[in-house]
Amino acid sequence: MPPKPPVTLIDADPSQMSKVEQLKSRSEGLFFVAPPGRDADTHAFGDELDAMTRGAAETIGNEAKELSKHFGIYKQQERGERGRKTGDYIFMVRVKLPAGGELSPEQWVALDGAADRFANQTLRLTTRQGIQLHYIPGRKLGALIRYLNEEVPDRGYRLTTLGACGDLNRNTMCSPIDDLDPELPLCSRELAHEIARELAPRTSSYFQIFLSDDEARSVAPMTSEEPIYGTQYLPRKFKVGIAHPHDNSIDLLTQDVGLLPVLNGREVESYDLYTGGGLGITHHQPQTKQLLGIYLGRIPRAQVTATVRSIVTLQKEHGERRDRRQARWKYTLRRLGPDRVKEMLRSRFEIDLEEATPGPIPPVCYHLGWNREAGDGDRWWLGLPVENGRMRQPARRAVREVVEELGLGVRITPNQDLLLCHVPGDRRAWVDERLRQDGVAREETLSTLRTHSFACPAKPTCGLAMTDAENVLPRYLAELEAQGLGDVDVIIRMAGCPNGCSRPPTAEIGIYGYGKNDHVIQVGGSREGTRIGKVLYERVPEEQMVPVLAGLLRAIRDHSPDALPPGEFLHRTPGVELKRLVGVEA
Ligand code: SRM
Ligand code: SF4
Repeated sequence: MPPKPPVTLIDADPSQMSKVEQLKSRSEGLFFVAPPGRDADTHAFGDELDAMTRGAAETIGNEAKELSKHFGIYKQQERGERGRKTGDYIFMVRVKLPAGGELSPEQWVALDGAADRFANQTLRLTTRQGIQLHYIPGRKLGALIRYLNEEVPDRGYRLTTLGACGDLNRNTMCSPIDDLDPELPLCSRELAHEIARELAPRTSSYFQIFLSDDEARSVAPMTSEEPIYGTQYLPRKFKVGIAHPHDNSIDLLTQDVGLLPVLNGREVESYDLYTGGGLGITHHQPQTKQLLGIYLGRIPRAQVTATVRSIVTLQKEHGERRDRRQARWKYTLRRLGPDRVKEMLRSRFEIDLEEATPGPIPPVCYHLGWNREAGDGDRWWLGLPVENGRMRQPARRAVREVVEELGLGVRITPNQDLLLCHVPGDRRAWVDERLRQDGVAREETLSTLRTHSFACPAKPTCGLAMTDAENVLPRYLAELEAQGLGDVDVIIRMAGCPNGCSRPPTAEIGIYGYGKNDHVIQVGGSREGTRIGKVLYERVPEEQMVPVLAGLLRAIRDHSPDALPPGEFLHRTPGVELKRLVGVEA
């Protein structure tokens, strides 16, 4: 069947679009929950929040749920035996950290406190350098949002959850060592902040709903205007990331817009522009695709924010709005054609997009251990490996004490790890000792395999999870280590479904859930994130996972020629031959 013509803002009205589109358009800037076709049921979003806070309602309705994502809030239900949603209604709240996952000491301490006061005593560092709080009961939700916005001191930018999820620009990523690299300190973080500010939602609904006082006085002037997004926001989420010429931990080519600084001597005057990456697919829907960004050309630094805004505008106007599975920019770009997009950027938006040969893409770096910072002072950053990004006690306590004692800023890496920044050289020994007292994991205490592996949250909180990920990966790794395979230097990323939140398709070994008990194994991504792996096994049952992984690791260790990165070996070896080496047909 030929593909259906797209339904876009240009040629259709909301009644022809998906229910989510209609909800957004009828919400008047996310103030109202107005179910399509049921005008009499229209009510303020705030009424649902109030009812839940009073205990009059167990949770919010499914229509309010769609809007609440734009406030960084996810309605969830705990999933029990075999993944059934049987537990209590809970919420996940995602904090938006605009650029390079950076937090002031006060912000880190406040979030640490929030984990105990409102959530399940954990902080979950994310693959987009954000932080999630899990297991928040409905009655505490409003208080948590107020706490984050109001009680944490403002250091240039406020802690907020607004825009951390929903159909708008998500966390703008940036290499966490961008300005710290002694060989090449840059200032792309400032650019990331600029992009994040430019694309932040403007509606005051969040402030009116969550932050107004008892007399309904609000901290923000009332507006439902969205000059960039318009009444319906984007058709889907939008992601921007800036790499560093030495570090592609942000996985440049998986972003809707990926930017790589181009050096002129030590100055950055322009950026290489990649666009249209995205990893989520749906099983058995071949029209959904894992796609890498396409190189469009080179843009001057002064026009980076304008370029991102222009691409957002094109996606707003031309993006599909009936079928959310076809609504990401990666599909819009390919439907319009890169040449037409280039032409529109140049002629309509007056972007000086230059044809160029792109600079080399650096490897995905891991940021671990002690490293000297750029600059004259004796300052250091320490990278701590955090298993699957889950910070829990007693590590949380030790990190908090170190951060408070030395007034340290922290950063979250795209590999879900944590950097303690600006440590004075003469306090390093004290930091080591304090972390040791609470048994905080360090790079040197973990196997290479473990420091390079991570997983998404999946069950029991993620409503889309098919299988476990964060819950089972540590056990798989322990079994592989017990078989003497801990030294194999390979990147493994696991996800509980094909949405790919932990970016398995670009990993050397990527795993994602299929059905209730099976897993797809995709292998052969490159260290630079420039290749989507090939599917080696379509369905590996849970009980075969360790044998398959062990077989792959042994094949890499025993059969890969020296100096060939594992992803390269897995890519070059034909699937039949690889399966023979693994010894599992599946
Ligand atoms: Fe994601 C949805 C977790 C990064 C692709 N993602 C979800 C939700 C919110 C589930 C839901 O919609 O109900 C997950 C929350 C579960 C929970 O209980 O916490 C979730 N995604 C995560 C995080 C926490 C994974 C992690 O291990 O850290 C990451 C949060 C990032 C942040 O701070 O903003 C996270 N998600 C990603 C990435 C990687 C990235 O952005 O670099 C991807 C792949 C890149 C991409 O967007 O293509 C990703 N998440 C998705 C998708 C598939 C989107 C698609 O185009 O098909 C969904 C489902 C959806 O949007 O419908 C999704
Ligand atoms: Fe949930 Fe799937 Fe994302 Fe994992 S990859 S967090 S299971 S949506």
